[in-house]
Amino acid sequence: MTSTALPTTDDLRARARTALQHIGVDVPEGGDLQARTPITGENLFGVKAATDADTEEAIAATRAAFLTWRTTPAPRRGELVRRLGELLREHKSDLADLVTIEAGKIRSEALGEIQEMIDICDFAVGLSRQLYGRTIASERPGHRLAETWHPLGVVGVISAFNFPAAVWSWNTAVALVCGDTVVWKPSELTPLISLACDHLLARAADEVGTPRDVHRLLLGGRAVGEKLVDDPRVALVSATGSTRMGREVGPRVAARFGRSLLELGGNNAAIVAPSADLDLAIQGIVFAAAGTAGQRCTTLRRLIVHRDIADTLVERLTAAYRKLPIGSPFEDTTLVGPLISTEAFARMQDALARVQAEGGKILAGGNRRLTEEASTAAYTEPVLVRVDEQTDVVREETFAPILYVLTYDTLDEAIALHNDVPQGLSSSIFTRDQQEAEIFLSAAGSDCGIANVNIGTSGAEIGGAFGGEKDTGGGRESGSDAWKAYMRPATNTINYSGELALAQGVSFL
Ligand code: UN1
Repeated sequence: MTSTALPTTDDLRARARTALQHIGVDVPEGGDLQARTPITGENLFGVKAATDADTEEAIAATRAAFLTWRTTPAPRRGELVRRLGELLREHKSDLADLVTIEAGKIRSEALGEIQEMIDICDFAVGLSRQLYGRTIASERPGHRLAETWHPLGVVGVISAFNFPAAVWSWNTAVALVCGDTVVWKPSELTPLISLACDHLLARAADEVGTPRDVHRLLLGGRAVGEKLVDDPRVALVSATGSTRMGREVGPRVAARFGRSLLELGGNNAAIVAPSADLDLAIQGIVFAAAGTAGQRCTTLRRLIVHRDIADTLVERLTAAYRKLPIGSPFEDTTLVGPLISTEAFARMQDALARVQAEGGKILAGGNRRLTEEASTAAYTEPVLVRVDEQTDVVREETFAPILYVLTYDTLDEAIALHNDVPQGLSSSIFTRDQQEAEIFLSAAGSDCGIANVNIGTSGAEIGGAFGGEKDTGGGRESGSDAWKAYMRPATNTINYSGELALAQGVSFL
C-alpha cells in the first residue's frame, strides 16, 4: 500500500477559510467548540456553541415560522428548495472542500456528497407538486372519503459526522416542501460545513422572500440534542447515528408521543455466489468496504462467500487491499483517507483484538499509517479478516474499515447468516443466477431496508427510500414516499347527500 504526503494544518485552515469566504460565511473567531480536521487531527478554529437560551429561541422561532409556512402553497415552498439547489451547484467545489477538511472524505466522495444534496433538492422541488392524498370509495351514497396530508410542525434534525451535509439535506429539503420548519443539530465534529449549509439556505430564503426562521442551526453537544428530543414543540425528531444513541432518543420522544425517524447503525453484508462476475464483485466490494474509510452506515462489513470461490476471491481481494492508496484525501490518487479520530482507530484495534481472540485471522491490512507525519490523525490500512462464524464482535458495527469474510455452502445458509445480526440497513448479492437474486430480494430473503443485486451495499441513490429495520431503527428518509413521515394524514368524510347516513348501517334517532 502506498501513502501520499499530507497538507499542514495551516494549509487546511487557509483552505477552509477560502471556502467559507467564497460561500459567504464569516470565518468563525473564538468559541468553545473546536472545528478540527481528521487530516492532521488538529484544531482549525474555535466556533461559538449554542447556549440553552439559543436553543430555546430557535425552537420558538421555528415554531412561529411554521404557523405561516404551513399554509404557504407547497409549490411556493418548493421555490426555496429550488434556489438552495442552485446555490449548492454554484458552491459545490467549496462545500466539498469543507467536507474533506472536516470529515476526511476523498475529493470524489466529497463531491458525491454535495451532488446527493443537489439531487434531493431536485427531488423535493418535484415533490412540492406531488404531495398526493387519495380519494377512497365511500360505502355511503352522496359521500366522499378523502385523505389529506398536512405539515407536521418543527422537525429536529440530528446528524452525524460521516455525511455531515447530505443527511441534513435529505431531511431539510423534504421537510421544507412538506411545510415543516427545521432545527438542525449537526455533529460537533463538523461545524464548518454546517455553517455553510445554513448560510446558503438563509441566502436562498432571502432571495425568494421566505422567512429566515424556517431553518435554524444549533452548533453544540448533547444538551442541544436532548432539548430537541424532549421539547413537545418539536413534532418529529429525525436522528442519524449509532444504535446506542437511537435507543435513548426513540423512547424519550415516544414518551411525549412525539414522532421519531431513526437511521442508526448497519452491519451490512454481501453474499458472493459461485456464478458471480468476480471482476465486478471485487470492485463493488472494495468500494463498499474500504470507501469513506469504512465510515458509512452502509459500509460493507461482512462478506458471505460460497466455499467453492472463497480462496480465489480472498486472494484477489487481498491483492486489491494491499494496493489501496492511503493518505491525504485531497490527493487525486488517494482512495482511503483518515478515520475521524484516534479514538475511532482505538475502537478498531479493540475489535481486531477481540476477533483474533475469537479465532479470526487477519488476511490483509490493519496497520496504522502516517504516524510520523501526523501523530494526532488516524490513518489505517483497511482490514480483511477471515472468520469461521459470526461471533459477538462480527455482529457489532465497528465504524472502521474492517471486512469479515465468512463462507457458505447453500443459499439458505447464506441468507440465515446474512440476517443473523441485530442491524438491518443494507445488503447485496453478487450472482448471475436470477433465481438466487430473486430469492434474496423476496420476503424470505434479505431482511434489510436496502437490498441490491450486483452492486455493493453503499452509495444509494436519493430517489429510493433510505433506512433499515431492526436495530437500524425503522425510519425511511430521502426519496420514494419517505415524505409521509414529515406530514400528518387527515381522513375527511364529506357528506353531499343532504341526508344523514351513518356508517356500518347504524341507525340513531
Ligand atoms: C450514511 O452513511 O449515513 O448510501 C448515509 C450511501 C449514501 C448515504 C449514506 N448515499 O452510502
